[in-house]
Amino acid sequence: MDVVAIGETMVSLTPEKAGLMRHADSFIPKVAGAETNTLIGLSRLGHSTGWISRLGEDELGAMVLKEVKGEGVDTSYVELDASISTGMFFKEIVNDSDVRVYYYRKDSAATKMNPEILNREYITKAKYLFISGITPAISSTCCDTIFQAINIAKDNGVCVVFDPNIRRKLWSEKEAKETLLRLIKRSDIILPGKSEGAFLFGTEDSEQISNACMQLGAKLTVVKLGEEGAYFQSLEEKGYVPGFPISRVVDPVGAGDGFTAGLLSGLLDGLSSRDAVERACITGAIATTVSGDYEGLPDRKLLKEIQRNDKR
Ligand code: CKP
Ligand code: MG
Repeated sequence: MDVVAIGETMVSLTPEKAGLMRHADSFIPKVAGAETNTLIGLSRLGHSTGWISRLGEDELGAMVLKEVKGEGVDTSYVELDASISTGMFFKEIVNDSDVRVYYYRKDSAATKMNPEILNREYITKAKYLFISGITPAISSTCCDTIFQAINIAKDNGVCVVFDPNIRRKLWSEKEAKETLLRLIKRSDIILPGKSEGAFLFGTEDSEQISNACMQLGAKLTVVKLGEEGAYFQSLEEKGYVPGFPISRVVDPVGAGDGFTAGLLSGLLDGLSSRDAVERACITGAIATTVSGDYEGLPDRKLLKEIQRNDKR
């Protein structure tokens, strides 16, 4: 397996028309979760991916499983639980620049994950283990599972990739800060956004955020700067990569996961850090041009076409 990830995926419901959700009369269901968004992006680019998780044995769980499997992600280590529900959330698009998320995921099937779900071999045979800061926030047993998975990965030379993905609705600031910093110290590649850098290190300066991550032991840090692109720092090189221009953002949720997919795809293809970040800027931007968190992610053919017309 090229990339294995652990985390919760839910069904999201978005009102068909923009505006306050109280006026909605129809909702569009989609499948969404940071880890599967990333794995699907990778899978579309031809990489082999595996997802570790739990779902309710219910209709929403069936929908998630059908979709994720259909995108080519291995789901051998997704447990089904007939006694608990699959998580869900609403995505309210008030207008282009105001998108709000409301979770209904407390005590969902995924929150009951514990380290027993981890198959050592499944993780040690992967090239990358992808973790987001959402999973440790959903329950203490999920948090234990993440640290245990990282221990297995690190003991066996599997590269640990970490996106802090701070979700303030899921835990207190104190708990989030402590745990996310511990996770950064255990990871090889760190992918913070500017506001996450500000939360964790008290600065919005990309170079300072990156330096802080490198001092904590990272081998590569990429600070995501939205439409401005990204700043990256590896042990060998550093620099800015300009953002990939798009005409209109339809749905910004999922941009970070699309970015991770492009970055890991580039690294798996043996590209330099800079070139991999360039690919990440494309996949992150393209994810926002379509409604849904991963639907816009490109396959190889589309990526090549986009790169051919890339005027950066
Ligand atoms: O940071 P991003 O906008 O790329 O992440 C979006 C995902 O997992 C979304 O699909 C949602 O299900 C979630 O983050 C979450 O739990 O918030
Ligand atoms: Mg994110």
